[in-house]
Amino acid sequence: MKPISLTRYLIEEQHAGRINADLRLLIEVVARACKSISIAIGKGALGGVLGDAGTGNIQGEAQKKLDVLSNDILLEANAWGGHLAGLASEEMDHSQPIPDAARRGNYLLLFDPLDGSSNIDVNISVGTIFSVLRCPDGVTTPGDEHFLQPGTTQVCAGYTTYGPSTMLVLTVGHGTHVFTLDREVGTFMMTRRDVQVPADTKEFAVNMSNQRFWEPPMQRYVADLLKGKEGPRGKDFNMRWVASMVADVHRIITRGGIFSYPLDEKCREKGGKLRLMYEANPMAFIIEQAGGAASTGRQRMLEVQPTGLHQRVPVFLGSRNEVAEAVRYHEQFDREG
Ligand code: P6P
Repeated sequence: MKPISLTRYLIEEQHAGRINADLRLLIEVVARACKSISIAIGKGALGGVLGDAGTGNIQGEAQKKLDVLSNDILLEANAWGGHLAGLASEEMDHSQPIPDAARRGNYLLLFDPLDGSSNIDVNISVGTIFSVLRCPDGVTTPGDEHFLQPGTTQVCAGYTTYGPSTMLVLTVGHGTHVFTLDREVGTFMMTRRDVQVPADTKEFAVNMSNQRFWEPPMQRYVADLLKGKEGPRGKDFNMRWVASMVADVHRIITRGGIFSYPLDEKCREKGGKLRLMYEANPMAFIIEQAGGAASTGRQRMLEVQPTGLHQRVPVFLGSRNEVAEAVRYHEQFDREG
């Protein structure tokens, strides 16, 4: 059967009463922006977009030219998209309300415009991550505080991975679905409906170079993985680490696994490495809608009450039984030391 387009999927969701026209059109605007980002990335060295921008962001990270370009593409696409009350980005210190003249909607859009951008210059997959919240009733000019909603309040989450093919993975709360960009036509076509992440796995993703900085439960958890079938887990494990969250999560969406960026001594003061609002929460929503699980190691990710727009958290997400196992190590440590 011929795959259906993203537009048709969204119309069907609207006709089923699961989304409204504003959210449908917002998703279309974001998808169109991701197509533009894909084209810019695809030019590589020929597009004059590689390398550092010579600027930094609130995260204290040097910005790549494509970080800035991707952020600008998403800002321009949404400034007059007509469906937003405000937006927030990893690349911007504070959120930005949409001016009245731009016919605001009642949604809040958060995004990491180009996650994993340190991989750009070595031609490894990167991605865009986005999350959609409702603007609180009666708020006409939303500020940072209005974005601080737990992940369970998301109405939509998605990521686009810019790899050998450009793929958009999306949930509006009724399953997780995969769309592949048909470059000849310029349309995202559904290539997987209702993804189901296997409950168990033999593959883990973590940056092992941080091992000496991890908390004891994380050290014990990974040490037991590495013992393989002779150890308490009774099976051998494989490891992958792309250092691009979107690429690692997409592998898990595709074949299962567990992804972790735990607390370590280097990022403990900040609460973790990855950002809650526009990395961990959207990925958690996508993974849970695909039958997986997402946790801080001690709490369901989607139930974390945010305290800051750029707040960081420890992340464990993927195959639900493996995430539960990692959480068990942390709970046991908290009980018994
Ligand atoms: P490390 C990319 O910078 C990122 O935010 C995620 O995409 C990725 O999973 C992680 O950081 C990689 O971190 O410490 O391995 O470079």
